[in-house]
Amino acid sequence: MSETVKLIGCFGSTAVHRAEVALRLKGVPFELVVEDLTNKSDLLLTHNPIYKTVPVLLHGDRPAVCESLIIVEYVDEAFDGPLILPSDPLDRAAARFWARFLDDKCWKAMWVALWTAPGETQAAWAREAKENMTLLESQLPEGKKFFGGDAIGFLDIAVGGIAHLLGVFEEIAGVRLLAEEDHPALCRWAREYLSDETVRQCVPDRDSVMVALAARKELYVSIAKTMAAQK
Ligand SMILES: N[C@@H](CCC(=O)N[C@@H](CS)C(=O)NCC(=O)O)C(=O)O
Repeated sequence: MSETVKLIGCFGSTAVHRAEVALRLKGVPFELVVEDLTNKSDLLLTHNPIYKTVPVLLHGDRPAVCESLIIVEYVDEAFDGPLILPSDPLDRAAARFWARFLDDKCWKAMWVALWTAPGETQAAWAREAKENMTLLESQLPEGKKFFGGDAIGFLDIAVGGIAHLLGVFEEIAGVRLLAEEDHPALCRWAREYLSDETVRQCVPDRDSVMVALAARKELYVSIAKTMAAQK
């Protein structure tokens, strides 16, 4: 009998989305345990005592796997199905590099640009966010739909949040970062990604996400202040 797989997640998270897409691409049946992040459960605190964040993957009675991109790699290696990471070692290294760039630099600049009051500082972060998006966009292979080529791969999954949540954040914040005129290839990629059948199952209804995320606006502003101070 196959071992059960549980994903501890929450609603409207780019990180949880990554884990969910990886599991669905591999065709792994799993139970999504929805966490209330304002009142973290013993299940979450026991299995991710260091970061106390979602997603967390529980595979049978093995130790938990934490951190979204590490979960994607684990799912790729632990289960049969289409390869998520590139098969060539150099391509794998590049995909990991750009995924890290996305989390360390791209999301940081986007986040601070979104949630900082208008002014020179905000404009500088927005410029940096757009420059980073240009660098990311340059990684899309010529004539291919996805970062992974003809099929969704590791970097597509990593970048997925830009496709399905950035627009919601932009609407709540009243700030435009990703626009067709500046980043046509990234916008085209986002449309392709969101029209994929597997991805569609991992993208919640936009209106519900909008309501849930709008309620967290103050939290986002305070996270952005901390992030900006870390520069
Ligand atoms: N680097 C982590 C980030 C995970 C993360 O920040 N998750 C958020 C939800 S999107 C969370 O659990 N926040 C709760 C908290 O920070 O207390 C990953 O990629 O898994």
